[in-house]
Amino acid sequence: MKSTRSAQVSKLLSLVLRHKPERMQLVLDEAGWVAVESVLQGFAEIGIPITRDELQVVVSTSDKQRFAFSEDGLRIRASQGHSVEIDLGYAPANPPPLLFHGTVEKFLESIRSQGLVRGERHHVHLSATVDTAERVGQRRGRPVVLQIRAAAMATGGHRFFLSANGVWLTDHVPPLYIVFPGGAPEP
Ligand code: HQG
Repeated sequence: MKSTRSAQVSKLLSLVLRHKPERMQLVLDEAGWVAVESVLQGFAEIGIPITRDELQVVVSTSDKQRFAFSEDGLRIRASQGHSVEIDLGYAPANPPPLLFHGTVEKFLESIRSQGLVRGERHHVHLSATVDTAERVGQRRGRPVVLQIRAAAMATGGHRFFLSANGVWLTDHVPPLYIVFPGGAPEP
């Protein structure tokens, strides 16, 4: 179980590195990176001073490895999940035959008609395992796991990206490629 303090730091990092950098007067570059020094300063300015070591521990113990340091250790960014306009620069990757998406019952009707849409985020997020998809769905209630025929999508011209922390990203999943629970398996 995470300490309250590191959970608080992690939440704030998600907020400023994905959604509202201006809360700490940060400016992300076009790939989402920002100087570690500026982040430490940002935390100090909102009254939660943290050290570089503490930041390193939060990043390395983040349950989903949400954040990454640049190779030289001078910059930091979120690995996915942004709503601000940035280009993470991940190269397109070939997905496995099936990927998974965890959601909840109340969204199913809309998903059946529109497919999976990215909403506020840059991409639709897909998981490599049923377990992960269940955990994602659980954030909203009793999880429902959809199977995504990812290889068929790729063949159909849809592009996939694999984030640094193992999340599969794509623009939109049309209903055609979604296997709903209880639905007939597709060839
Ligand atoms: C649903 C967390 C109605 C979708 C997780 C989901 C993940 C639709 C919600 C990451 C729909 C969007 C992303 C449609 C999709 N009609 N509802 N057509 N298409 N939805 O949070 O995938 O903690 O933006 O099923 O672990 O739940 O942030 O996406 O329920 O990796 O690091 O609309 O966020 O990671 O919700 O989660 P989200 P998500 P972090």
